[in-house]
Amino acid sequence: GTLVYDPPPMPDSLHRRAARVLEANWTGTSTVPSRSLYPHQWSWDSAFIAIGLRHLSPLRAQTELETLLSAQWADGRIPHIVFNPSVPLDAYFPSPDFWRSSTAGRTAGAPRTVQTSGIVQPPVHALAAWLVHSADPGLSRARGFLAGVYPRLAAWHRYLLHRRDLGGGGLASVVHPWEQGMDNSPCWDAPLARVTPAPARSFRRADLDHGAPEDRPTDLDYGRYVRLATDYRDREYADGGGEFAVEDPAFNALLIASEHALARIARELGATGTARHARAERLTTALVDRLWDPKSGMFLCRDLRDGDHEGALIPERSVSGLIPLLLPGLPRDIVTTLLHTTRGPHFGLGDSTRLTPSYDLLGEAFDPHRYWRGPAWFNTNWLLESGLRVHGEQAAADSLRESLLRTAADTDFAEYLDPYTGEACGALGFGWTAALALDLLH
Ligand code: 9WN
Repeated sequence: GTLVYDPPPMPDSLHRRAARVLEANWTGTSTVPSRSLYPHQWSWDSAFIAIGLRHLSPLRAQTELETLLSAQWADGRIPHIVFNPSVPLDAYFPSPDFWRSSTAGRTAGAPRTVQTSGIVQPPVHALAAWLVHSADPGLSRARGFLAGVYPRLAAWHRYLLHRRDLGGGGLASVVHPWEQGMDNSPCWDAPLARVTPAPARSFRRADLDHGAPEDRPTDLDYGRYVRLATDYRDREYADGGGEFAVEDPAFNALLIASEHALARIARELGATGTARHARAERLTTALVDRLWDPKSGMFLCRDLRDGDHEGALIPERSVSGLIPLLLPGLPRDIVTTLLHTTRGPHFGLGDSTRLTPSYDLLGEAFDPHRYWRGPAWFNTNWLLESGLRVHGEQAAADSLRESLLRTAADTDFAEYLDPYTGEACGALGFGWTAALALDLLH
């Protein structure tokens, strides 16, 4: 027979496997979270993906963010989805014909050439832009990367801090669970209960073509998501009058971290950045004043549509309320308490769980498989890992890093996993899981 060189199989490195996922999800101008479940560009996914991609190709990482920012609306909002026109309409719901950005979004300044959604996602972008720049400052300067993205990022933050300060206390609000990014978190159960669901027959869920129904949000959840999004669209995406308005700790902590990053970008571009750092500090004070709950030992969400005009704190413990750990300027006693809560029975880090769950292990609504009602996610754990480092908890950060890398490898870069058993849930080959694993390898 023919002589074939048949080398023994080499154990594939995690680095190479992660790089392959990002390669497979790359469309030429951006990266999809998942070819099956999420075949378009998502806003906060792209930011996390760029953070990992910078280690493989700083140019691709810059392009990822530039593509997203080129779909920004004139009012400053960065849409949560930028649609790929070559993907069939029925591949993902809600599709462009639902959002109708180019018509319903005209007043708010939606772009003419691309179709987008009309809601936003957490502002991780300035942070990502700064990290991407730092990976290859020479290339970044040669391409004028920061000079190009800075005005857009500044307009984005301006939109959030002005149009979205619905509570009047200085924080940004989200007007849809999809905006905060943890779609079916038990935090939204009470505010969503007030929303009349759209009839189930008025839409078709494409997510169930790919995802297990018991791991995804329910039809009732979807009815309410659709109602809120339809109402927002029908108001032509004008901010202020919606039925759902929540101040969320992770969303605002990311805004603060990004405002600090924007200050660094301003300095790199020759300005001082001082005003931005000061603003970030004021926002940190507002975050503590409005969302810190000493009784629970963590940050909670504020439901602006509950009770008087100030709203009320939602008594549910979500991983969102731990993410402010990311902020270096947090008061020391709050840091100490947050660390305690993260390791305690509600989240079990370093004890009963492999990775921090998305929701309270002792909460009534806890479900280890259902999406944001218990499973562990890589982006939130990556944020906690850097929070631990910021506050000098090197040993805890090292062991969280180890678990993140191990679970990324064992689950084939799953979207989320059972926090106790490590069983993979949702899509495999998920974009930010691969990207953030790559980041932790550097
Ligand atoms: C709705 C893309 C996105 C993530 C979100 C996650 C999920 C979408 C969905 O997927 O949301 O935006 O269809 O369920 O909850 O955080 O950005 O990965």
